[in-house]
Amino acid sequence: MSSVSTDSRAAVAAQLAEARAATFALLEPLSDDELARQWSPLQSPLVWDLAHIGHFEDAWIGQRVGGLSPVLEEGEELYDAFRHARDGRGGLPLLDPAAARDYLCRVRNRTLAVLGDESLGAEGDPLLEDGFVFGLVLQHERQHVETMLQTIALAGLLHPGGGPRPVPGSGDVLVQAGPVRLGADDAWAYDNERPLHERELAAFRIDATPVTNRDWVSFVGDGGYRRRELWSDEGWAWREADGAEAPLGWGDGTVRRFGRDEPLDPDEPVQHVCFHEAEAFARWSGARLPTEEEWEKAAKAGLLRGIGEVWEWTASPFVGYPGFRAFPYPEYSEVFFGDEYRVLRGGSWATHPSVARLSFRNWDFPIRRQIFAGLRLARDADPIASLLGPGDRRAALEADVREGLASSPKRLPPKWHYDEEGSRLFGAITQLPEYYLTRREREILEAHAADIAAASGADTLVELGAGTSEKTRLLLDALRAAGQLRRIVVLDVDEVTLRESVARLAAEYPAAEVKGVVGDLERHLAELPREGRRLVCFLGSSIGNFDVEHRPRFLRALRAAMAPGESFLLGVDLVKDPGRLVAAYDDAAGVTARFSLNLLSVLNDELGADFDLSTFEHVPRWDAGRELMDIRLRSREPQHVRIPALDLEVDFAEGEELHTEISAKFRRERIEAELREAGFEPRAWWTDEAGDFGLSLSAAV
Ligand code: AVJ
Repeated sequence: MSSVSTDSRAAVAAQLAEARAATFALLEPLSDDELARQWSPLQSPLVWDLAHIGHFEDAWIGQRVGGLSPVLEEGEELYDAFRHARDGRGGLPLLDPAAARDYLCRVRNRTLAVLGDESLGAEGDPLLEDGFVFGLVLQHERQHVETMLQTIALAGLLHPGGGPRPVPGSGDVLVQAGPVRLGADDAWAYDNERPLHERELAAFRIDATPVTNRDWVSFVGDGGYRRRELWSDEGWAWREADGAEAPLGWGDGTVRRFGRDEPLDPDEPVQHVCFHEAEAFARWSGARLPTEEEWEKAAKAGLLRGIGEVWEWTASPFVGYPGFRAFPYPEYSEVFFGDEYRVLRGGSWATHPSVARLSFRNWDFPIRRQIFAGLRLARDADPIASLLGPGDRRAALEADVREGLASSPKRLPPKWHYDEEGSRLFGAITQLPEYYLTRREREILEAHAADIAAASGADTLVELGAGTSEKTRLLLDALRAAGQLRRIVVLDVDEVTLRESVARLAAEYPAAEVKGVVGDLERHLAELPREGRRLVCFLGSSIGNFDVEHRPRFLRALRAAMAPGESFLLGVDLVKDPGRLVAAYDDAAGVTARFSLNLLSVLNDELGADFDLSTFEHVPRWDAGRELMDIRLRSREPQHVRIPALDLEVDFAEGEELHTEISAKFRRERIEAELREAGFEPRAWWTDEAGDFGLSLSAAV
């Protein structure tokens, strides 16, 4: 501490005195018996915390820095926090309150002597740099004052106590995507706040104020504690075991506070809720908990009000920052790193300002309610995640066109039909009298959506291809009616279609979390969100676009992206009278022909090609051998086409056919065999009355 001036020594001594006065004042109103009792297995007897404050100070300053022997021989055995769990401390031969106070005074005298020793710190001990060890001891004592207040509140002892100040709710703020500097390098920051480092965060929204009692009353009134779908599995297990119906201490319009029932103030931040309750509340609100990084970014930007009224649960497990180094000992933070704790941020009304740094990380088990903890809500700014970079779609189109037009026969993958116009035309196809597929599938879903919801037990619906959202609604309604619906994920290649679909779904299913993934069915299945118990739907016989080689590859990739027990709902068009099949792809109004030709428009629009659509003809044929509709565009005349973006020129002979799409037709046995082959177990099979279309429900095994 050679760099520390006499003035800073005096300042440290003053802070130590102030902290000690606060500790003694806190316990002043309590009797010796109240101090000695173990009130709850969750909390130490108050007299243990008191003597532990002295033991910690002696261990770090008198012993570690001053090189002195312990003030209390049995201190290590009785008051080291790692020797005995909290629930066993009441049974130890603890010092009585008077002896504990005396112990603290004796320790303190030695601390002041060490602090005054001018020769200290000359050898550059990092513990002494900027007086770190004194900061450690000071913060430790301040933190125990809060812990003791928790004990006093939990025990229901009469005490002046305190509570959060009202912070009326006031909407949310948008935090733009970009970097945040996380952590601290202040001299007295804890190891778990270090190193100060930078992280990129996606844009998010966060409430300007914590959740209030008023909000929580609505949650309780809406059956929040009874609605299984709002809770995680772990959270529900806690709720069932605990029987909680409201935050700890709530009565009928009252809240129990330090031994008295007070009227509930609707504008006060809610407190005494555990992480599981916070998470269920967030889900009920159509929101989520912020991560600790999001919280810190918004807090450091000055966007949050009401910080320091209640600790705020975050979604983050307690882990070390990149480059973490335990200092001065692993027992402060490192031994607690892992999944079982959640981080709390901000500090409560009971937290001393010296501890309530914006970078300060508190942590506790997700079931703990005795802490003065509430929450603040966050939301994704953009529910759409794009797995296709801005240039990806274009690069894939270019590669497919280059390769397809160079092969013989010429071919193009059917997915490029679906630009905005193509999606619109396909929508029109589903309304055509000849195109029975969509109606038949809807008929099956109308009859069996409830069975599918029940059999799958799903809380998350994943839809592959957003175009079919119309029919998915039947499933979503069934899941919602069964109280199961929590999350909707839609995947589509086209961002425009996807955004519309996500916005509509979010409006129609406000209690569900809706996410969109811009991605390619053949490349991005593994990256689908994995939360929840999923029902993956691939409807409309879209699987018919894959040929016999690609189908198993697709099914295997899907299976690999799923967990055992999750469900897969597959719609398939069935083999039938060829006359009806051909009619479905060669309608009288010519919509399907326009849909087919639109593929050339996509090449014209996006690659600057000069296809003359009037020189091509839509040719749908039934291939009886392969049992598929084989759709081609036939050049009516010899011609030369330029595709400037690819620096490519292609010739078509008169009558030459460009393969644009296959639409395979299925039989139950064959598709079920393919599903089994890929690792699914078919569980149910339904068809419409006429037997035109099939719906298969299988489980990943
Ligand atoms: C969207 C692939 C299921 O194969 O019936 C309709 C596409 N093509 N008319 C189908 C389509 C021409 C459709 N799928």
